[in-house]
Amino acid sequence: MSHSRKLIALVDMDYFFAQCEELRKPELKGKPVAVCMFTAPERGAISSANYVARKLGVKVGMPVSMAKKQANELVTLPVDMQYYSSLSSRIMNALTAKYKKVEVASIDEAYAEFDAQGREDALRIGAEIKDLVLNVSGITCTVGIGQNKLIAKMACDSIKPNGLRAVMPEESAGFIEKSNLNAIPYIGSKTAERLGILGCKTVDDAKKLTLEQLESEFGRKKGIFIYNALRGVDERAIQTNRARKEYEKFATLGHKDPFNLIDELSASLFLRLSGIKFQEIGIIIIYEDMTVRTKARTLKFLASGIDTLKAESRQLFREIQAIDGRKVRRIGLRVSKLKQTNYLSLSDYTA
Ligand code: TTP
Ligand code: MG
Ligand code: MG
Repeated sequence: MSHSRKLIALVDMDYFFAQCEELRKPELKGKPVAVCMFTAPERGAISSANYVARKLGVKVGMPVSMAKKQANELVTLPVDMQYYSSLSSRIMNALTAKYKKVEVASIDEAYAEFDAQGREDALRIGAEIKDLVLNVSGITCTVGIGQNKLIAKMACDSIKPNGLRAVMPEESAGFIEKSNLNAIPYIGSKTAERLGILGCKTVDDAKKLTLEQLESEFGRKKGIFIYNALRGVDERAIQTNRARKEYEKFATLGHKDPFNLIDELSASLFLRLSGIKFQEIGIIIIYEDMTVRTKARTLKFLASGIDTLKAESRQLFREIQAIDGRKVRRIGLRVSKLKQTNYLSLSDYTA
């Protein structure tokens, strides 16, 4: 008798912002297209590029001027967040309505938990998710399936765009072993480089490092995450939208200007929220000696804008630093008192 097992699907829209643009301007299909975060005319960075542009060497984060040199036919369009958010909400609403446990992880990705009898069943559900997204929005996505968030995400990344892949639990260890170190979420190229300095070029090499070695190199939290990830272990649970009380984002200051870092953190937190409103903004400052100060403010209104996020966070930072001017190591921003009107739960939908 076959028994069903809990699996997780990661659904990630293909070249999301650029694909949203193609959807409303069909004449763009087949051309290299990039959505850009402009700071001035012809100045700014690439936020999303379609696969035609990527083949020509256009990359996310690249300056617009450099991207135009890579692909002189490149069509560049400004970010229209309201439009992308409305398409995102439509997709997330449909997923949340159909599957019991869904975590909206960013503007263009969500985790969904489901039970499946085996690979065939898992792939059938994955295909159903892809159809659902396409039907409600016209957008293609890639679905990766695995026993936890980590494997699901890696399966998805490995089969982009418009792909579907299930890595069954018994295949996880082999799958991770064949992956490049920097394909493991949170390892990335910088961490892979540091592992390289420690003599680790492959997952197999890195598995020879002890937990203690990883912790002393990367800090406790990251060390544990890497140790587990190398073994396909990831215990992060699905956090349904409803259960979510706050969102936060941290980064290390390094040599950056703290206000620039606050602007960057605001931008990534804003993307993460994808339309969820908030009434409280907080800042967390971690000093070089690892002591922490936090300060939060309740707004008079429900906010959703990036400008509010930036301005309030900058102000909170100034207020803390006016009384405590010590050297800052890390900064975190947190929004809470959320109003999640965007995504309906299963019970809302059927009521
Ligand atoms: P991603 O899912 O990382 O990228 P993507 O959807 O453009 O492409 P892929 O097919 O590889 O999934 O990010 C989703 C959207 O978030 C992206 O369309 C634009 C935005 N974004 C930024 O604005 N800046 C960034 O650095 C990244 C990574 C994404
Ligand atoms: Mg995407
Ligand atoms: Mg994404």
